[in-house]
This record gives sequence, C-alpha cells and structure tokens, in this order.
Amino acid sequence: MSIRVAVGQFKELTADDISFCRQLGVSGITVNRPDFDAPSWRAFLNKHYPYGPADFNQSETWDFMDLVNLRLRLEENGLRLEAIENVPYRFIDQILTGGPQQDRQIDNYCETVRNLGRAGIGTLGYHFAPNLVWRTSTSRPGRGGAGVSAFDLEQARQAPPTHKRMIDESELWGHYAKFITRVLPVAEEAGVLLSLHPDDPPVPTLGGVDRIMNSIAGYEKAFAIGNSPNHGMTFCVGTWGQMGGEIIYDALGKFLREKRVFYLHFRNIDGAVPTFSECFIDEGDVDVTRIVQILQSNSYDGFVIDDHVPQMVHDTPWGHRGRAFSTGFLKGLIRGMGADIAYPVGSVASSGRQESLHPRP
Ligand SMILES: [Mn+2]
Repeated sequence: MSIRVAVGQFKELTADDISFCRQLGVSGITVNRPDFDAPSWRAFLNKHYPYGPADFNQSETWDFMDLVNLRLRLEENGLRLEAIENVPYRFIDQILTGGPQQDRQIDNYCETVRNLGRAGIGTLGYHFAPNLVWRTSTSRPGRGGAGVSAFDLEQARQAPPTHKRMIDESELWGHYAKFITRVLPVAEEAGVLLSLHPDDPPVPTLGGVDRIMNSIAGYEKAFAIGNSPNHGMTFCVGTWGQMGGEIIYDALGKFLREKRVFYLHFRNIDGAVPTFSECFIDEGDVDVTRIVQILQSNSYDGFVIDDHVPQMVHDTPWGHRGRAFSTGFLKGLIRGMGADIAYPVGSVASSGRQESLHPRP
C-alpha cells in the first residue's frame, strides 16, 4: 500500500508556495476553487491579454490552456496536481438551485470536465450545498490560543435565509439528478473522476436550504443516481467526524470497499453536531490512527491532504504554519504505521521508484 501525502486547498499560488511544498516533501497539491481570471492567477500562469479578454471575470468554464499550464508548472517542480476541488461558485449557482441558466451552466460544467481531461487532470472535487460551509465562529481560541472555527447549531438556526425562498430536500435531489446524470457520461469519456464532498456541517437544513449529502444514506442515493466508476467521494474526516460516534469508521470502511473513496481530507474535530470546534490533528475526537488502519486494511492507494488547519502564531491566511504541522504529523503517522509513503518525483527519497505523473482512472 502506498499513500501519498499532499497539501491542500490553495486558492492561489506563488513561486514561494511551490518551494514550501517541495520543502515539505509532499507528492503534490490540490487547488481549491481557483478563478484563473483573477490577477494572482494571471500572474502565476503568465497570462497575457494584449487586447483584454472579452469576458474578463465572467467566464463560466476553465480554459484548457490555463489547466495544462498549471499542471505543467507543478510537474516541472516535481509536484502532482492531485486534484482541483470546486469550480468558482458563479459556475454552478443555478445548477444547485435551479435558475433559468441551469442548462447553460451544466453545459459549461461539461466543457470544464472535458478540458480537465484533455489537460491531464484526473480528479475534480465538487459539492452540492447551495449555501456552502457554515461556522458560527471563525476565530475561537484553540490549543495555545491558536485560531480555530466552531459551530453551534442553536446559534446557526437564528441566521436569516440565505436564498429568497426555501429550498427543500426533494427539490435539491431533482437538481442533483439532472446535473449528475448529464455530467457523468462526459467525465467517463474525458477520464475524469468526480469526487463528492459532504455538506459541512452535516445537519438537515441551514438558512432555509436543506442539506442532502450529510449521511451514508445521502451518499448511497447520490451513487445510485450517478452510478459510475468515475463517481466517488472526497472522504472528509472532519465532516464525517462531526456526525459523531462510529459513523465515520463505518462509512470509511464501507465506501473504501465499494471503491468510492477517491481521496481524503484529513483533519480532526472536537465535538460533533450540534456543537463542535476544529482543532489540531493530534487532538480531538477522531481516532486518526484508526482511520489509517482502515485505509491499510482496505489497501487504500491514493492521497490525503490536510484540509482546514488552526491559525498559529505568525501564520498566513492560508495557514503555512498550521499546514506544515498537519502535513508533518500525517507523514509521521502513516510511515509509523508501516505504510509506504510515496515521494514526489525528483526528490532524493524517490530515486529508484519513480512512478507515472499521469495516472488515469
Ligand atoms: Mn473537507
């Protein structure tokens, strides 16, 4: 068994970020919700618009050249682009809630999936939560005063509606079925894996909008509607942990056996719904050793990333210090349990066992 440890959730990238990842000795990175039209991405990708892009900041697809440039830029530094998670919200707002442009957005999403496949990027993370991730505090003091986020359901229930109308479970499943049945055949043809993240927090409803990907049953339904080997999940240890009890261990074993786990978000959590706070990976209620044991006993052969991390002293908004701690912990945990760690191509440790940078599903 070989588990790759990668670093997660870059919203933008600099040359220093790439050096940081190389210093950590990770296999690669994931990028989260990149807007390749934004100035920071234009600078990173060396994009030039001599006459100005006609639809600047309004595109609803990712361009093939941006994707291939991003992948090559990372690979020339010995890092894989393990996955891209989430398209910008403006690509999918009407897919999620059924606006008049829903069909057009689905067509554009299919185009993005085709471009990902052509660019050699094999995994696209997605979610189906119209009002996204909720926390009632983003700066609660955690261990040693580190900044962590927290959630309290009673408080969250007092929030005003996020949409102009209520959106219930049955309506959401209708939108979901329309989306996934049209996108999955395209993903199969393009050789792209679609990886579904659970609704965080996993509660039935927030802000007048129901949440459907918050349980084993929700995922079973999603995979019954979208039944394809190219359809699986981002197993978010934090979010499953927030469901409390043994659910996380049962779900991980079950979905590994069913070949639905494409990669893991690996963090810990203190508490569970109705109240929880995030924490460092070496504290909290999830038994992270048991998680790795379940991966081992199911011969998991893929990557894990850090996910959200506490804000440490002198940290950056992205959390370089917090992420260095989580990543080092994960590498030690996995190696200490006897699993092989796959090193990035080109590093000293990888010599003699290089592997393809272009795994296809
Ligand atoms: Mn997550």
